[in-house]
Amino acid sequence: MALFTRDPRTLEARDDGRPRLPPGQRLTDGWPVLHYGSIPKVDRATWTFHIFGLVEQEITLTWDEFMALPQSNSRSDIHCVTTWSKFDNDWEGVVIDDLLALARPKPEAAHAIFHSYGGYTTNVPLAEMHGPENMLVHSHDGAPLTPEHGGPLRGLVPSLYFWKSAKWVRGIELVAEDRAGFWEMYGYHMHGDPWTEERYG
Ligand SMILES: Nc1nc2c(c(=O)[nH]1)N[C@H]1C(S)=C(S)[C@@H](COP(=O)(O)O)O[C@H]1N2
Ligand SMILES: [Mo]
Repeated sequence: MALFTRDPRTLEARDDGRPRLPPGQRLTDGWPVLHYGSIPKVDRATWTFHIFGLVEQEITLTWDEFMALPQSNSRSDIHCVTTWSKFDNDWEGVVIDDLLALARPKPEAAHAIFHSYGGYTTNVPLAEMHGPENMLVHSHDGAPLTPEHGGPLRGLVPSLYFWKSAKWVRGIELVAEDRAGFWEMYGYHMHGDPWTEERYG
């Protein structure tokens, strides 16, 4: 893959003054494929998505029901803990806040666990899933997500390292106490902020 360490984009700053390229990262224009194990077979005809745990209303959606929800677009950067970053990704899908509005988290809900087909899990503080950039996405740069990149649907939490963006997502569980997901159990950080290099716990 092509690495452009002197690309002028790497010198840009964000609105909050932090550098656009987090410390220890290098910019790539490719899109590496990274996951543990094999790509699960996910059939849209039998696909379901669940929101469960500490919610007033458990939600189960079929693929058609999910696609009938209001769709949104966002643009954000990817930062992988293995040090590659990819800028300006255009995503389409459903904003997580819009789904949470249907499920209505209970007051004691503080963390989300993303569950994927194939068994992968990852944990994200509920407070950091608010905002229109946090989504469940089915398209990238105008094309449906390929299976290798998490199609038909993946999570997207761009303020955290990319392992927090679960591929082949099948549900979100809301819990009161933080619980390690797959990589977190193997020593990755429970939080995963790229700007403070929360790589390993
Ligand atoms: N289901 C699942 N999601 C996953 C992973 C995985 O192993 N399984 N790996 C994570 C990691 S470590 C990274 S860096 C990104 C990679 O996404 P990409 O292959 O689309 O670049 O997916 C994340 N989501
Ligand atoms: Mo990763």
